[in-house]
Amino acid sequence: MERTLIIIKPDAVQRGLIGQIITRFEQRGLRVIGMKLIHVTRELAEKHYAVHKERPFFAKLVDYITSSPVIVMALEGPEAIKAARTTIGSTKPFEAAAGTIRGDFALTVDYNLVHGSDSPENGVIEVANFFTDAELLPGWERSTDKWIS
Ligand code: IDP
Ligand code: MG
Repeated sequence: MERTLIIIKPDAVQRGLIGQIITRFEQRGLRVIGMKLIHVTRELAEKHYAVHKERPFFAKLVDYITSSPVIVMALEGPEAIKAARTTIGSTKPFEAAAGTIRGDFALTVDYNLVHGSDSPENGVIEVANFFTDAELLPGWERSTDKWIS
């Protein structure tokens, strides 16, 4: 069982795409174990994107993710990391396959709608950066689980 942090980024919230994006992950079979609307602080943004600190786009990325509210979700499932990332599509939306979130709703890397963790280790770390234990329900039983995994 893997855990991934999904962020429905400011552009997606502003464009009214929250519902359609959540639907993609629900339909895939991933189980929601935490979800909330937050305004990401600069401190949290810089921690979350620390790996990109030396990249030329870092300042713009922090401005973008802190520019207006986001939905953060913690999802669980077998192979949740790869499953979520294939549902999200390539980082550069103009290259993303049709049928993916970025391939269907986005054009440029500056506004690519969604974040998904890139490894099982980072999934655990990122979920813990955004959620307290009390905000997560990892164990809940979903009646459809036996038909999904
Ligand atoms: P990912 O979100 O698909 O995992 P990463 O390479 O981890 O992509 O980059 C993190 C985020 O940084 C991207 O989702 C995008 O918002 C932003 N980003 C990445 N590359 C560029 C770039 O070349 N220009 C501007 N923003 C970028
Ligand atoms: Mg990444």
